[in-house]
Formats: sequence, C-alpha cells, structure tokens
Amino acid sequence: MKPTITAFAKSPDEGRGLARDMRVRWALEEAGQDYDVRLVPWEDFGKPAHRKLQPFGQIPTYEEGDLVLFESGAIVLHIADMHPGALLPDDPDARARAIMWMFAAVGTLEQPVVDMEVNEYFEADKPWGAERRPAVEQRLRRRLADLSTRLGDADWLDGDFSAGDLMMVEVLLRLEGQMIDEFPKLVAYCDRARERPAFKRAFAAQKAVFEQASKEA
Ligand code: GTB
Repeated sequence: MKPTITAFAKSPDEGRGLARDMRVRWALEEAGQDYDVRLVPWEDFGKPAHRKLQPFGQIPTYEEGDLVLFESGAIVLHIADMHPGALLPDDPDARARAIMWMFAAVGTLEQPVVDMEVNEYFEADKPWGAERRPAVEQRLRRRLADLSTRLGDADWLDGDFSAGDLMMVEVLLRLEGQMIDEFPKLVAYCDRARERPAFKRAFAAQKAVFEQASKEA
C-alpha cells in the first residue's frame, strides 16, 4: 500500500532538506517505495485534524491504511521492517546494532544539536543566552569527537549502510558549514551518504516543494 507522509507546505529551511520529512523520504527512496506527500501549512499544525495524526503538532507523519505513525525514527524503522534488506541487515545482531545507531542519532546526537539551535535562534536575545553558549557547544563538540573516533576510517557506522547511518547523517547535516567542519571524517561520511541516489531523489523532491511554493507566493 502506498503511504502518505506529511511535510511543510513551505519549509523554513528554504529547500535545504533540514526538516525531518527528509529522513522519511530518504528511507522510502532507499526502500524503492513510492509515496504521496500531504503538505501542511503552518496554520494547520495546531488544528485537531493534524493533532490527531501527530499529538505534538509536528511533521512528519506517516499513514499507510489504518496505520498512523509519528516520530521520524519510528517511521524509518517501520519502513525498514516493511522492506527487508533495504535498510537493516538480516543478521539479528547486526540488525540490533543498526537500530542502536538509530537511537544514538536521535537520543545522543540530535539532542545537543537541537540544543545549539535553540540557543542560537531562541536564546540569543536573553541575557543568559551567551553565557550558556560555551557549555552547549562543548557538549556537542564532545559528542561529535566521540562519533568521529568510533567511525574512524570506515565508510559506515557498522558494516554496510543502514538506517542507523541514515538517521545519523540526517542529524549531522543540520551542522553543515558549522562545528562539523572540525571533524573531516564526519564531513566525508555525510558527503558519502549524499552521493547515494536515494538521498539525491529525496532531496530533489523536498526542494521541488519549496520551489513550487515560492513560485506560487
Ligand atoms: N521528534 C520528532 C520527529 O523526529 O519526528 C520531531 C519532529 C519535528 O521537530 N518536526 C518539526 C516541526 O514540525 C519540523 S522538522 N516543527 C513545528 C512545530 O514543532 O511546531 C524541524 C526543523 C524545522 C525547521 C528547520 N529549518 O528551518 O531549518 C529544520 C528542522
């Protein structure tokens, strides 16, 4: 069954692929699964119809028949489960480790990345915003250093490319041109992922949405 996902009708990232529908699109492309997209305008995020799908009033969501999912990580995991061999290895131990990296991406890396964005965009005008900044940066830098050490010279985090890499790269791409530049192995890791045809298709699709919305504005 062809799933439907939700995305920003006009993404604030202006087509840079930073919103979390991108990781779902990418997973669907890796799986070779066709999908529909329902674009949600800002004013609809808080409305009951959208909240029924996503209790926190966010994108992305995923609908497939009677199944409704939110949380990008859970959606990517479901897509991986529906398409054996595409995003998770068959070997049970390797599969468990790939899922572990998905959790590491959203639980251990994404949290300090978002904290830095919050500090930059929402705390800059607060008297304590600048004071908090060094600690926020230090926490993120430590996580990136540890990740870079673990990745080492490998192409991917654990053997072949997996949903763990997809989620990790999606988190790291939010740091493009910023602190990640201090970690050349992580930059190369992201560049490798961006070369994947599935990534390119997903990126082009989300960009086209923004370009169309800009034309219509
Ligand atoms: N944990 C949830 C998940 O992984 O699905 C988080 C979902 C989430 O944060 N969604 C954001 C959202 O809907 C969009 S992606 N925000 C609206 C709201 O909370 O009211 C986050 C995002 C937004 C914008 C940019 N940008 O402009 O660069 C980047 C990322």
